[in-house]
Amino acid sequence: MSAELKVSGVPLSPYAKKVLAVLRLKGMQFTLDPVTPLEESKTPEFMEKSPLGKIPFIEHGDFVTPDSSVICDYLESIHPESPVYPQEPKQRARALWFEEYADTRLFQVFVGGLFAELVLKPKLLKQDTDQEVVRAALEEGVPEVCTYLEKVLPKEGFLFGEQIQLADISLGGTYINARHADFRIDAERWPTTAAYFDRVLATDVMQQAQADDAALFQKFAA
Ligand SMILES: N[C@@H](CCC(=O)N[C@@H](CS)C(=O)NCC(=O)O)C(=O)O
Repeated sequence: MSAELKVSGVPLSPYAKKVLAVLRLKGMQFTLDPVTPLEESKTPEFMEKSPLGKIPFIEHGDFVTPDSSVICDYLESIHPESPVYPQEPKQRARALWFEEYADTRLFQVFVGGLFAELVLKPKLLKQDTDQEVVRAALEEGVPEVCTYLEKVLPKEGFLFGEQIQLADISLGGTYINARHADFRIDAERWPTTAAYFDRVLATDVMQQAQADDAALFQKFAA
């Protein structure tokens, strides 16, 4: 029997969403410990498993690793069926670039600028919204990222064909969080980008990610 695979990280995190979606796409068994990255969670045991103090991290038997990108690469290596990266070297490099772009700039705009300020801080952490951060995200960040994405996203299917892969999941995960802040991409201004994200969010794994978030919001509201 193979070792149990445990994911630690609250599914609301776009980085946790990447790992959960890859596990589900691959049909792999796992358990989830929905630990938050709040300061009180960062026990010595947590810090030993994730030295940067971040979620997600995984434990697979006695193997432990943090970082969504590292985790997804590990999952692909141990379970190559239902691949989440393209094989061809240039396409693979392109896929890693989109994952990186989602994890950095898109996260900054959609998650740091919109979700954190308009949902996480006021509704969950009872902190004030920084309106200047929101303004900069909407007036500067969103036009910048959507104008870039409009040029590079496909008009049909997903980034690397008909199957959703990690690059699509990474982009889509950040957008799910922005939607929690009632943000929608302007389909008249960026039609290819808006339609692409609609296709990504309609897939089973991304529907599941949205269901995870809905369950969490319901729990917070209770
Ligand atoms: N590069 C990391 C980033 C993970 C990350 O930043 N996670 C956030 C939650 S969305 C976190 O744990 N933040 C807590 C902190 O920075 O203290 C990954 O891909 O897993």
